[in-house]
Amino acid sequence: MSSIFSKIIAREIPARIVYEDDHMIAFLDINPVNPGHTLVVPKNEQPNVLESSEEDLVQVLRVVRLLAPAIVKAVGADGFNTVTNTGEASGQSVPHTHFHIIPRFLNDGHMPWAHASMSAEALDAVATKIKQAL
Ligand code: DGP
Repeated sequence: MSSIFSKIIAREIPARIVYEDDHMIAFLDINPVNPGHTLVVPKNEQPNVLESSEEDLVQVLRVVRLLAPAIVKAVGADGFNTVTNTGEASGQSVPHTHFHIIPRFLNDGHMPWAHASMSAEALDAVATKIKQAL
């Protein structure tokens, strides 16, 4: 076990832990997008969601559902984003599966990605490629 999050789990470095059970831990992100930004982390260290077990991912979403309303209530948010980054291109910086719960406030300026329009033919082609790749 070597990730920074495993060090938090092992209490080798401090964190503001808001939830913990036998399999999961959740603590405040050290660089929050908004106050209350929390990371939900399986204790079983795997580099990303594709490597974590289905059971660990079920547990992650159980904890997300448990914590998100409490976070929203605690900081008076209007909503929240749940995000997991996978790979360098996505912005993943810690190679240990984690889901962000990011409280959102109306007009907080953190707009999501810009969406583009795509032709029906191009959408069809991508859908076909994905189905072929399964
Ligand atoms: P990601 O970019 O999806 O891999 O998110 C990693 C997050 O982890 C990032 O928002 C900052 C946070 N983080 C990194 N190191 C630490 C740490 O030592 N403690 C805490 N609480 N959060 C950390």
